[in-house]
Amino acid sequence: GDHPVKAAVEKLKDTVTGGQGPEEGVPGKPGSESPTVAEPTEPRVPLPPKADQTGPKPVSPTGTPSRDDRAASAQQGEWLTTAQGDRLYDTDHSLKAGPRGPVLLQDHHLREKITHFDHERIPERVVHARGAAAHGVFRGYGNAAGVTKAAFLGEGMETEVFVRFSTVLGSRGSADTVRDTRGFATKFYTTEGTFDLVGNNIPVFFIQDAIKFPDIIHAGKPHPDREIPQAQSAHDTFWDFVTLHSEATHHTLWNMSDRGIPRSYRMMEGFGVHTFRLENAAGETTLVKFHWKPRLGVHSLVWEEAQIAGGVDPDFHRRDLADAIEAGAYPEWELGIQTFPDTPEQTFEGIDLLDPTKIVPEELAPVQPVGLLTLNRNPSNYFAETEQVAFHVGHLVPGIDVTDDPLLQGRLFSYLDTQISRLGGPNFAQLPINRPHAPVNDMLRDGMHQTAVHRGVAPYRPNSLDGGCPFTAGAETGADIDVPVALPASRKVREAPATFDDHFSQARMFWLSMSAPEREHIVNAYSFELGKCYEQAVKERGLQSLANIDPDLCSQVAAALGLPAPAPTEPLRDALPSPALSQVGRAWPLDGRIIGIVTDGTDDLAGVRAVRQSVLDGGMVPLIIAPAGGKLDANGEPLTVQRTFATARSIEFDALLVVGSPAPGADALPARDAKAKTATGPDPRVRLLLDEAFRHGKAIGGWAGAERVLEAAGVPADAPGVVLGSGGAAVLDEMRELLSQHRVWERFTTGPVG
Ligand code: HDD
Repeated sequence: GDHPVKAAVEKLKDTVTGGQGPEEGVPGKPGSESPTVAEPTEPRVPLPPKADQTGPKPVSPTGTPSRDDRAASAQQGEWLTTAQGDRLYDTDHSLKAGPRGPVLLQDHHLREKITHFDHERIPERVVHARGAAAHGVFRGYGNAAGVTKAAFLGEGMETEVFVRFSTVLGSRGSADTVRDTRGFATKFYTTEGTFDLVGNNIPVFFIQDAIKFPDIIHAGKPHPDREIPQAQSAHDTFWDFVTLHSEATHHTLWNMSDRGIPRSYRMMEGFGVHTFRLENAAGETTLVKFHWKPRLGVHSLVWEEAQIAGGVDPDFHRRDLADAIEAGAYPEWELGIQTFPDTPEQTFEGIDLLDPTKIVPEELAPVQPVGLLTLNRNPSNYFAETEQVAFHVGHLVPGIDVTDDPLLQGRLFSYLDTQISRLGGPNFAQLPINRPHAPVNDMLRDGMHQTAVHRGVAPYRPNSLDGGCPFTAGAETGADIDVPVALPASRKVREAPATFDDHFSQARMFWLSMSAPEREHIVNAYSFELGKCYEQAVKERGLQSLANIDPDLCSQVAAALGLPAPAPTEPLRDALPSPALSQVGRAWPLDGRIIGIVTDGTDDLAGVRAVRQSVLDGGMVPLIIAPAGGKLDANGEPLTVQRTFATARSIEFDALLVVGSPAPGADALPARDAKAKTATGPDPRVRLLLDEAFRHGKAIGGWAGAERVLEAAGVPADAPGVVLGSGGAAVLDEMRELLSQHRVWERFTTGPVG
């Protein structure tokens, strides 16, 4: 009998080469007479490369197109070889002195294979280690020309981009849905050089000066003695720091809000955080804050969903992003700018624009869209692209410059420095994902992992031996000429300006801008996180910080902790709410929303088919959930089951449609409880699905007798967001409205959920 892998390979060969196998004389195993050895790794004609296997544009580090695309493609030829191109006949057995004998030191293939494997990992990012990324395109609207000469913002200009999303605290293998800030880093491969916008999904930061970054990160990372907890802020050292260092109050409040647990990377806002300086063609400057506005709106998980996802699908966000792109549901964001006059004070309406713990409310300075980002291609290799991409706030282009924000100034040092240990030397810009798409002609030479073969003898200036090349550019030839910003006369000090001292008024503004359910989530988040601290003093300081934000917030958390609510130590400042900060109360497109359709295949299968089609037609994703895998026979065209009662969990779905009252799957309970199965009605896992979906504020629809399973799940048929109807079409129509709101918010104000 043929080896099964060999049979599969033969079949592949037929499809790839039209039946032509490898050329004659392929070596078999030594000692074996026949060249047709039943080994899985027997040489075969390989599949043609996938469309994207050639990697990013083959541009050499010196900017010239490479001789051919060999520089960019990792695999050539059809045979397995060593790293030196020596063809291999066997990669499954070490070279031994006889079949049972000791392994021979001379086995170069063995040593090369194991040595390379031993060094496959590189140091993970010291922060933002866990991430997911995608390629895309940015199209400028052209309306920013009055404030910046940056070419990529020009009308209709298309620029390739690579975006990496991340969590901050967790290790590379940690769960996606933890409570944390999310990174939102964008690399624009512009014609004028690479521009990196290295932002977060939260518009403010924990600290006002980069010199505090090691402090906040040491506090947030796992405790140094036991290295726990992983990817969490609910522990003593984090709260110890943020309650002592009160400038962290505002960012911490955002983290404790729904913003700390996004529904999807596709549904996050992004912020450049700092104020940057733009310069137009006439040399006039404007201060600016960058925003990313997701087309799908800003949505979050509820806390319990995030917890469940951490167990049942730790890759929740990574999968969501890749699946959406693969399905053609390309995520989109508009790049927006808030602009402010570049005055010597660098303040706007009393807000210090150099203080990264402050926002400028959109109501005071509207966000003006200047271009559209579309993510349309998944990386083909995680390591080569997502892991090795190197961002840097100092990667700027003409027309965009930094300000003196002391947090930004320190970042300008850190990002270059960190790549040297993470990517093993100073030549990381030569990695395919980091190569500029603009011509590069620098005088940087040699170093670890140098892959360029530089020409000439004079990598210095001035020179005559290389004809004076390369030349410096001027303003007319696109040089990025430094903006001659005036410096205030001053003294050298280790101090912050007095305007940086207000740590609570904007936190209060954020709290006052929240809707009732969002406030409830915030109270629950603080109650959980402070409740997980062991040190009484830390909990008490946590309450003190809340008292300075809002007495009501403080007393609710104090009640949950069983501690007295302290009085504020600072006068509460008047703050007007900024409605733009709330995620509740607006309607958003339904694209890509995931609708679970629960059926046991016995009730109204024609209706299931029809509603599935309507979901698809609405740009949403229908997933059929049934007792077992395979097909449901709907009289003719069978329907594919995508989730079973065993593999489906509520967190995956934005809404559920229940058809009839699904009977238990055969694997519902151990066989000895078979009697109980029929006695207890619908499958217990369907009851759990509904129970969770209900508690998480999700729309639930049903027909054909679904009220029976709703009742069994304890879901009141007349509760908000529960739609019972006579057929799928009518039910789905009512659900659309609910889905556009993301959640049935009314459900949260009645009990301690989320
Ligand atoms: Fe940072 C990574 C965002 C402050 C030092 N940072 C990193 C990433 C993002 C941010 C999104 C991941 C980039 C990627 O996907 O590869 N960081 C921010 C924002 C900040 C901020 C929005 C404040 C407004 N960061 C900050 C400070 C320092 C750093 C103050 C140091 C003084 N950040 C780093 C770093 C990292 C990094 C150590 C780790 C890996 C890397 O850079 O490439 O340099």
